[in-house]
Amino acid sequence: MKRPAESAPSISAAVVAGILAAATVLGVGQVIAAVIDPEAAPFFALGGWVVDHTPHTLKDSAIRRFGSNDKLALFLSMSGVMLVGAALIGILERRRPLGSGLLVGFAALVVVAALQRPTVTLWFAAPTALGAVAGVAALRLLRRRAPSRSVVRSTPPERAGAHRRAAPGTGQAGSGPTRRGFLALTAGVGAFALGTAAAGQWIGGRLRDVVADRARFPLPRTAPVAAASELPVRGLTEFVTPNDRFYRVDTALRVPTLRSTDWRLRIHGMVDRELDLDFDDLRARTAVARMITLTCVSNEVGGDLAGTAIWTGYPLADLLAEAGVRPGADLLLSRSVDGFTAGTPVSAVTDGRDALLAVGMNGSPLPIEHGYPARLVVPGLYGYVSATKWVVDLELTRFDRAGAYWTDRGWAALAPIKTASRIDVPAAFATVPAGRVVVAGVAWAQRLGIDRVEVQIDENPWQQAELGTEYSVDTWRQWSWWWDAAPGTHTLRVRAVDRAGAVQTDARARPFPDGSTGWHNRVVTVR
Ligand SMILES: Nc1nc2c(c(=O)[nH]1)N[C@H]1C(S)=C(S)[C@@H](COP(=O)(O)O)O[C@H]1N2
Ligand SMILES: [Mo]
Repeated sequence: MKRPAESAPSISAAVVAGILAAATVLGVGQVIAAVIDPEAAPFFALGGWVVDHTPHTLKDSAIRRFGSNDKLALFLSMSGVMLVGAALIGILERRRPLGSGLLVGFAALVVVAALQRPTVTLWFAAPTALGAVAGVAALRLLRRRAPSRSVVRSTPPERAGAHRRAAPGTGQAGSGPTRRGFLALTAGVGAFALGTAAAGQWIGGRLRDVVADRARFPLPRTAPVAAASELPVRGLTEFVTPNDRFYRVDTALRVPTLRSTDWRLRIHGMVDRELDLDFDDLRARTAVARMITLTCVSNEVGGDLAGTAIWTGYPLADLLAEAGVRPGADLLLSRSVDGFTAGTPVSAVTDGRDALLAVGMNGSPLPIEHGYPARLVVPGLYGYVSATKWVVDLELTRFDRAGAYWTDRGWAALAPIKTASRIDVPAAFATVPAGRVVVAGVAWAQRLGIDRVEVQIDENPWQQAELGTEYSVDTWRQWSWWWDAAPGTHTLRVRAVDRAGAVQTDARARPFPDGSTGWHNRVVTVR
């Protein structure tokens, strides 16, 4: 008689086995990554690689479509692909160890991907490699104990007649796999996978408790910044953006966790003296607080990838002067702890504007997702060429020698922020009562300042809006305008004029490669 173990497991049991094997890879990988680097966990190693290799057009559309939730979308699609792959592994393992082979193959790809990420060591291979060993063991074990179709259905009444005592559903009498035994094993392997994943999270958190570190972080004292005044319009963007509502854009699937006690900043390259600073060194220097509007190049016309905050930090120009920038160095290449790089013209840092090594945002230490413990903020330049979060390295070099993360992917090397204006109220496709209707929004023309903002209803002449007080040329400006609205459907348009007299262009351009342009409009129904 054939031994039951030689018959193939049912498809559903095989799928369960495959998924649990994959979960084991992730769980064991997580626990090992906790002591190496959380970025080395299989899921994040692969996700990071996907982010780095997603075509810029897709990155751009992901940001457009999901806002700062692009990571959630990636997370969900990766999970979906993994589930399918895991099921396939289970099914292929039914008769021959093909599933194990596929699992090892996948793991090898993830290891290769992990080792391609910036700033990695060979250790990055360990979590996925050891996870795969555990995963194959789990797969084999589950495969051996999985009930086959024939086992599950093998108690037809006629045959069971002779064995009336045998409990139904326990399969054949004797030593073959049983459903109950398989269920118990599934629960065990599932608990093991979850347990290792949770342990990994916990150990990782204990080893680099950045939350506690941030809670203890002393913000440097500075002269206070002037208060901002607000135009009193309901629904208008606040002048200062609260930290929890500040837009977030970065390539980090997992927010880097860098304790201030582990942080160092190296300033090197074309300098007279290399600097290697820690927070004690910084604290001996003078800090300032500045109101600055940060803007993302991926912002669409009318979009909300811009925000204004009071940044506390150390003037970058002072640090560069201390290091002594050699003649010929025109590029400040900043690097984050997770390998992101941005290339900023040296001239933009040394021309007197408030370029900062920022450590505080709106009176608190930088939120972890906004770069704790230190980031760059350079007024007038889009974030991807200036605003490196979790910054650990500044290299003085030349544009003809070095590229940066997004410029290597085709985005412009020089990226001053383009003049923009936006209508916040009335909301898109709102219905408003006829009569006096307030129209309001924000506009920005960094470095030059906003001279005026104009509003147009349908094809009527442009009207001049009232402006909020100008905080500085590096911050946005609120505007509002009273509209005597007549019934019907109307198109509202806005445009800004900068201090040099240049009217914001109406030529529509997408964000790629150096920022969107065009007038924002809104269609409103008046009753
Ligand atoms: N380390 C790191 N820093 C980064 C990025 C990144 O992907 N990684 N993205 C940049 C971009 S494109 C922008 S617009 C700003 C956004 O800063 P915020 O998330 O604090 O708003 O961060 C910049 N700094
Ligand atoms: Mo950006």
